[in-house]
Order: sequence, then C-alpha cells, then structure tokens
Amino acid sequence: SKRVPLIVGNWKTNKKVAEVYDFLQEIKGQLPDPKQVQVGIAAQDIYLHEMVKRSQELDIPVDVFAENIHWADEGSYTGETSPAALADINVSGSIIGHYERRKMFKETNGSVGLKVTASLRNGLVPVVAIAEDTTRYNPDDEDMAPLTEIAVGLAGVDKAKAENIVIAYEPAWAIGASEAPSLEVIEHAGRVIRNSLAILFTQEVADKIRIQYGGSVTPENSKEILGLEDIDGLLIGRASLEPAAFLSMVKDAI
Ligand code: G2H
Repeated sequence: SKRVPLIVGNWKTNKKVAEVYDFLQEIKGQLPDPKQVQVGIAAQDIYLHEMVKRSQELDIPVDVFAENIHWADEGSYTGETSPAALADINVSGSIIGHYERRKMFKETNGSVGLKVTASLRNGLVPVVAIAEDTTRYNPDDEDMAPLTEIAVGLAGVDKAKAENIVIAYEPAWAIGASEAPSLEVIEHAGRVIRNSLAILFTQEVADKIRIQYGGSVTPENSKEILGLEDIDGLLIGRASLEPAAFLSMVKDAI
C-alpha cells in the first residue's frame, strides 16, 4: 500500500515497571526500519517518560503512545494529562476515544473531537478509535454505526492537518473477544471508513490516513488482516503483551 503500516500495542492497564523494561530489552534490535513499518506501544502514563528515554538509549525505533489525553494544554484539571506535556517528553501520540473509555469513562464524540484537535495542535498522532457498538455483527448495518463517530468526532478538525490522523476500527463485539470478524467484514469496514473520510475531508487526504483494525488480533490472524486493501495497521491488546507475539505481528506488516 502507499501508506506506511502502523502497528500499535495497546497495553491498557497492564504491566509493572520491571515488565516494561524487560519488554524493551527483548524487542531491542528486532524492529524493522520505521520507514517500512512504524511500531508503537501505548502504555499507562506513569511509564511513558522512561519508555521514551530507554528506547532512545537502546536505539529501539518504537513510538511511545499514551492511551488517553486531556484536551487542554495546561490548567486546573486534576488528574488529567496534558497533551503539551506529553509532546514535551517526546511521546508520539495517543489513542483517543477507545471503546473502553467511551463505555466506562463516559468519553463522547465531543470530547474525542477536542482531544484530536489538541493532539494535532501539539504534533501528537491521534489514533482515533471508533467502535461498532453492537453486541454482534449486523450485516444489515450497511452505513455502519461508527461512521457517526467519525463524522461527529472529526467534524471540527483542521483539514490541513487531517492526514496525520489514524483511525482504529474496533467493533465492540470483537474487543477482548475470542475471535476477530471475518476478513470480508473488516475489508468492508475499511472501505466504508475511507469513503466517509473522503466526504469529510478530501479523497487525497483520505488516501493518506491510515486505518487500523483492532479487536482480538493475534499472530494467527494478523497477516491476513494486514493484507486487506484499506487496512494499514493493527491496534493490538492482549496479544501485544508478550514480546515474541508482538514481534511476529510486526513482521507480518513488512
Ligand atoms: C481492542 C484491542 C486493542 P484486544 O480493545 O485495542 O484489545 O486485542 O485484547 O481485543
């Protein structure tokens, strides 16, 4: 594809600090040239500064991502993390609006939009997660519910910077599940999402935006998912926690 694939491990609320350091040691010298495949790890905020420093010291071409950010650069927002502060410590980006945040922490399309704008303002890559919030696949949902999340969540975004957005398509029924959807379903979703990005921005911008698939990705299904026309990467939860499995899925993107 004309887009550089982006593989991001989403560690969520897992790992103690020693496990974080061990993981970096284990992937040292194992990652491809970032011009070929971009690799990222999203971790809890407490680890990010040290992860950036260690990957620089160990010369590991990994981009460090937050799992959530605040929309304001500074101020009185107890408990939130500033996107400007993350950019200042060389964090590369953040997941925005993951289904677990929408579901459990009342994240809305409105706050997603503010956080995407805050990311782009600070030079952070927003990995905007959109979920098909149904309990199972609905073949009649041709328009696809997540398109509302794109349309509403990205409506106010600066078109000149929109190509830096990454979309992660994660159907709710495949998150933390036992199986990913069929390739047909993922392929269809990728096409519909790119079409809607073209309507929202322009075809040229839409062709530059990377669309990831996420939800029960494993080393068993990663290669065929990455082979799909409009899918330019993966957002991987559980299967990203173990270095060998993570590296195997990264290699599938080469
Ligand atoms: C979906 C995914 C990563 P998992 O949330 O964002 O997690 O791969 O464990 O289903």
